[in-house]
Amino acid sequence: MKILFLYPNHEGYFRCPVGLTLVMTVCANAGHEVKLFDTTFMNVEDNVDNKVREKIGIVKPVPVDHFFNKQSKSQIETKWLKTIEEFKPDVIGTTILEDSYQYCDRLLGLAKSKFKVFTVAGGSMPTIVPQVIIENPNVDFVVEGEAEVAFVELLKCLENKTSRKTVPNLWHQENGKVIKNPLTKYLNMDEIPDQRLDFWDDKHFQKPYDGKLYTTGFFETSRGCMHKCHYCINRAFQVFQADAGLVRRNKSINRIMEEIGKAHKERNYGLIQFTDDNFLARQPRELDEFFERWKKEINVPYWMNTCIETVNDHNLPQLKESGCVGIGIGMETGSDWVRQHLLLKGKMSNDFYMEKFALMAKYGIRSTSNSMIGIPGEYEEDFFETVKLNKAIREINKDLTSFDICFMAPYMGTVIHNIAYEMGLIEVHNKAGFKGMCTANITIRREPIMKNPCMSKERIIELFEDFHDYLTGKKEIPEKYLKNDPERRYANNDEIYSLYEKYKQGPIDPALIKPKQKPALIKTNSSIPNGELSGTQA
Ligand code: B12
Ligand code: SF4
Repeated sequence: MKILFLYPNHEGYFRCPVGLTLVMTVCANAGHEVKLFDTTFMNVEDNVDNKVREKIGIVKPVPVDHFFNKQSKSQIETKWLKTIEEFKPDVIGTTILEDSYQYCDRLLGLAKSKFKVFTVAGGSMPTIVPQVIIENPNVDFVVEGEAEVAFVELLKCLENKTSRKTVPNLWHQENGKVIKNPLTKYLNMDEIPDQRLDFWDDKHFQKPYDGKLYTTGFFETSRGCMHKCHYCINRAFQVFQADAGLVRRNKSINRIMEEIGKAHKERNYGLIQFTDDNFLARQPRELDEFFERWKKEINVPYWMNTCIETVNDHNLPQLKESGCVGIGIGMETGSDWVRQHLLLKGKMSNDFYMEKFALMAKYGIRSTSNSMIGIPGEYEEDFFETVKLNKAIREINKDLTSFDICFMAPYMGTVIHNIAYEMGLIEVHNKAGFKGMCTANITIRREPIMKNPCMSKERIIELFEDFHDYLTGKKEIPEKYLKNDPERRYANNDEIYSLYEKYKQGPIDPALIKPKQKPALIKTNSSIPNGELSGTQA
C-alpha cells in the first residue's frame, strides 16, 4: 500500500523524532511504499523554542534561521494537496503532540475534503486521550500507544479488507459507535528494528548544543519511567495502559551497540542524544557494560536525561570516561513542598539535588537543571525557592552547570490537566475531537496558558524572563525571599490540597470532571503543620 506520513510540525523545533521514524520504518520493512510530508522547515523562520531560550539567556545562540524557508499558509496547503494528488496514498498517517494538534487537524481536514483516503492518528496525544481524538471527523483510526506492531496489522486489514477486530490498540467508529480493541503487551525493546533515517531532511540531524551545531544521532535505550509525576505522560501510560504491562523497559546493550554502531558508520555523528525519559534507571552491571563498550565500539560524545537519584559515585566517573558530555535533570522547583506534594515527584529534597549536582560537577560532567513556573498552587515565594536553588547549583561550578525554565502546561491526560480543568483554571473545547482540550494554544515556552490564582500571568512572564538574570546576580533576589524555611507552604487552602490528594491515583478521563466556576485559592500566611497530609512527604 501507499502510506503518506504527515509530520505537522508548526514551530520549527527540528530533530528527528524516533517514534514516527520507527512507524515509517516498519511500514517500509513490510513492503509498503512510504512518503513523508514534513512541515518543520516551512512554517516559521526559525526554531521558536530555541529563539525563546536564546532571548532569555538560558542557551548560547546558534544561528539556524538559514535552515528555514518560510512559506505562507496557503503555499504549504497547496503543496500538501499536490503531494496527496501525485502520490495517491491509500492511508495518511500522522503523529500528534497537543501543541500541533490544531494544525494537524487543519491539514487532515483539507485532505479529507478533497480525497478518499484513510487517516490514522498516533503519537503522544492520541495515546493518552484516544477517546477524544477518535471523535474527530477528520480521523478514521487512532492507534493507541506503540504502533510498531499495531499499525502494520491495521494496514494488513485495510489491504485485505478483513475484520478490524484483530488489530491491537485500535480505536475506530462503526455506525457512530466508538470501538476500542484490546491493547497488545508492551514491545520487547530488542525486537524493535533499527530506525531508517533516510526519510528525513538532514537538517533534522543538526543539534545546537552549548553554542555549537553538532551532527547528532537520536536513539532510545529504554522506554518509560517508574515515577508518578503529576505533569508527565508516563503517569498516563501507567494508568491508561495498565493492560499493556510495565511501561519501563530497557533495550539490551548488544542491540544498542549494534544499531548505533551501524548508523554512526554511515553518518559519522559528532554527538548522540539519547531520547529516554530516565536513561540511567537500569542495573549497574548493565550500565558498566554500556560504558565499557561505548568507549570501545562507538566513542562519540553523548547526552541524556535521567532522574537525579540515578547518578552516583559509581557511574559518574564511568560516564565521564566513556564520553558523556551532558546530563539533563528534571528538578522542576526549588520548593520541596511543591515538588513532593503538588508535583508528586518522589521524596528527593533540595539537599539531595544539591549533593547530586555537585557530584556531576566533581566528575566534570555538564548538567542542566530543568525547572517550571506556573504550577497551580505555586506562589511567587515558591518560585524564588526555585531561583535560589538554581543559583546555589550555579555557584557549584558556572561552566559545568546550565539551566532551563518553562511554563507548566496542562497537557491532556495528565493530572495537572485534570486539576486545572476541575478548578476552572483553563477553558476547554466542547467540539468533537477536542473535548476537554484547553482552548488556549498549549505551549511550554511562549506564555502561561493556565489561569493561576496564586500569581498573575504578567508576573509569571516577568519571572520567567528574568530567571537567568536572577541566577547570574544581574538581578537581586528580593530580601523578603532570602530567608530559607523548608516548612513553609503558601497555598494554605484545603481545595488545592484535596485535589492533589484525590489525583494521587493518577489522571482520569476529562469527560468525568465537573469544573468549578471560580477558583478559590486564598493566600494566607500560616502554614499547615507537618504530617497533616497523608502520603508522600519525606
Ligand atoms: C524525545 C522527546 C522529544 C524530542 C523529539 C521529539 C519528537 N517529536 O519525538 C525533542 C527534544 C525534539 C522534543 C521536543 C518537544 N517535545 Co518532546 N518528548 C520527547 C520524549 C521524552 C520521548 C519521545 C519518544 O521518543 N518516545 C519514544 C517513542 C518510540 O514513542 P512515541 O514518540 O510516542 O512514538 C510511538 C507511538 O506514539 C506511536 N506513534 C508515533 N507517531 C505515530 C504515527 C502514526 C501514524 C501511528 C499509527 C503511531 C505513531 O508509535 C511510536 C512507536 O512506538 C517524550 C516523553 C515520552 N515519554 O513520550 C516527550 C514529549 C513527547 N514531548 C512533549 C512536548 C510538549 C514537546 C515540545 C512541544 C516541547 C517544546 N519545547 O515546545 C517539543 C515539540 C517538538 C516536536 N516538533 O516534536 C510532550 C508531548 C505532550 C503531548 N501530550 O502532546 C511529551 C509527551 C513530554 C511530556 N510533557 O510529557 N521532545
Ligand atoms: S521522573 Fe521525569 S520521566 Fe519520570 S515520571 Fe517524572 S517527569 Fe516523567
